[in-house]
Amino acid sequence: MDHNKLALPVGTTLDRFIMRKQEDFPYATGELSQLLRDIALAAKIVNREINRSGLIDIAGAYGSQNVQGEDQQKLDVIANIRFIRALRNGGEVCTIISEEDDEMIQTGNNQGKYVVAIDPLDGSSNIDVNVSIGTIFSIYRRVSPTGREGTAADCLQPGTHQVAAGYVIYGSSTMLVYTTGNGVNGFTYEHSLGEFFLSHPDIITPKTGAIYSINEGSSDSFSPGVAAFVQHCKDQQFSARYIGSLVADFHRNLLKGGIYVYPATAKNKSGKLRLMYECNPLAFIVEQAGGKSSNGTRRTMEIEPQIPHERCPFFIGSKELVEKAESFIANDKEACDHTPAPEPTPKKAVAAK
Ligand code: AHM
Ligand code: MG
Repeated sequence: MDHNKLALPVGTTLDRFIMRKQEDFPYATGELSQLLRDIALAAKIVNREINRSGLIDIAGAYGSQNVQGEDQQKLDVIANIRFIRALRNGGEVCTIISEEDDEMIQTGNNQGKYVVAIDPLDGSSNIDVNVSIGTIFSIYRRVSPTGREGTAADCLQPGTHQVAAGYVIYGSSTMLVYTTGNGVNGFTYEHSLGEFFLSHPDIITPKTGAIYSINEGSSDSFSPGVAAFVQHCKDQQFSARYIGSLVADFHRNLLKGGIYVYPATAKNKSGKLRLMYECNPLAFIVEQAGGKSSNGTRRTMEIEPQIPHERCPFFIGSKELVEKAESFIANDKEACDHTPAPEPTPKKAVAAK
């Protein structure tokens, strides 16, 4: 009997799960497995820091700003340091893109086969009010030869090239959810044992749902298509649920069914969320769970990234709801395309002015 092919039971430790999954691939070198374990270790450390943040003076603004000009919280900085240190020490990663760093980070591991894009602590405005926050990560195989530093081409690959992606939610319990392209599995952290245990095997997201998550404070600047979709959600008497922490909003909708939307707005003309370390990893997970992710007109994972901190509009969740949103946007576009051009002002009228 091939034990590796059997589904692993709830309660399997993350380490054991990763090891057993690796055995399904006879030529696997174990480097990706080690990299996933490095991320899990850093997540445990960050989890500890988050749990202590109300007790010691590490919550609150740090006084500096990150590349997008947003206030950095102390825990952002700490989480960034922890994850980068774990990835550097692990040795499998040559280059990192982090939300908190303007430039690509070279780890010095030029033999490393992998590139990581990471948001070390997302939802940072929620840190000091005890609301769920998260880490989001994406792993690519480098395309340039090993033996030298990773390049922009290694870092700027479309989401379809991801070899693994995941997130950690630091909430009422701490969970790590990840995919290597063969389904999605969720692990819950047991504090006293210091281990993640398989709690949500083979996550499948509902085909549809009755939750919509969008910051309606910006509704004045939604495009007509987005506004019509939001009205549709209301007409259907969907529940509005918006935490303002992407990981938490996404995780709830993944399990219960629903849609998360961050569209283009007057303030964020290309949307707010970043393609490489917020949208693509969650897109990979949602697709593996049977859901869908789009920028409104195009599959998120097919967007060719141009810059590390690129932003894009984001529609993610249950397949039917994302398709519904896309259809409202397409109708809006069609209406614009067919709107007759304004009549030219008669020359006489111009002359009369
Ligand atoms: P951050 O990376 O600075 O934490 O910003 C990303 C967060 C997401 O977690 C969340 O979904 C979104 O920003 C909320 O934005 P807004 O407050 O504009 O609704
Ligand atoms: Mg973020």
